[in-house]
Amino acid sequence: MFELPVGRPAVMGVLNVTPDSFSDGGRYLKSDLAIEHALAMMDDGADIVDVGGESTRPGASPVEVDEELRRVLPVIKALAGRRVPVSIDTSKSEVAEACLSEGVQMVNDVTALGDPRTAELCARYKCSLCLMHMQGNPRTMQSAPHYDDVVQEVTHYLLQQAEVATSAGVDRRRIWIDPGIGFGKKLEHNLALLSQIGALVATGFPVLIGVSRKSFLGKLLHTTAPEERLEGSLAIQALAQSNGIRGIRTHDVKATRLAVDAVVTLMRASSET
Ligand code: HH2
Repeated sequence: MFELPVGRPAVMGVLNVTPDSFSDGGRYLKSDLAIEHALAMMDDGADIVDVGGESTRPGASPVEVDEELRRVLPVIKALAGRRVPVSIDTSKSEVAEACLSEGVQMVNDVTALGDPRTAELCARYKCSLCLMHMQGNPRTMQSAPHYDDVVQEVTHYLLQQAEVATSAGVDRRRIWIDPGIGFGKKLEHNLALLSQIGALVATGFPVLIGVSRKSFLGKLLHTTAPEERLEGSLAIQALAQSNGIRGIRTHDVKATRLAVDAVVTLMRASSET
């Protein structure tokens, strides 16, 4: 089981073993480069590495099970051998199962049990499970997202899926929830979810956010290149940290970890005065 750090959010380093991810696509397709990057992220202060073999960026095409496994398994095996805590970012139970049998500690499911067998696997392997909200699917999700009350709907959905997971035998203490920033959401929806993140924190489940380099930041900061969105990512992560989130998924581990530690110091100082 992956133990959450005490007193600060866990830093989850992103490792996309894909040709087409929106930020690091194509950079870590070779296993040795991927492993090297994972180890560098651990040195920079990551608590866990999130390995993905299928891009979920808007418009992305699905990948077959065999191809996803071909991409991620060598990396998963090498990291397991070096005792690096790993989460597998997949929506397919076949991929989750192969990685769990190699010892990964978490399944990061952006479809929140779109494949229901994933819950049974997480129960059997006693691993952590991150349930993320998405409206629609990556191919179409940004065409016309609609909500009457995005915070209420996302909270309700995640609680419902957490219930499905616990009914399948997953330990409640191992379930994380994630509002799915940028997944079937307009700018206003992302901002509502982030500014009212306390609603998700109040459920009692550890909340993970993934804002790193995402396109809504491009809209806020008037930048086109994902690499130019670091400052915006750090600012929003810091605010969410002060509101009680327990995990941050990031491409920029070193900067995120320094920012996290700075916020911890500030929050300690404010609780002592
Ligand atoms: N975002 C992405 C992928 N997986 N998982 C969780 N739990 N939360 C997120 O916000 C999240 C996620 C998208 O980012 P990235 O992996 O960098 O891009 P791509 O999907 O293009 O590979």
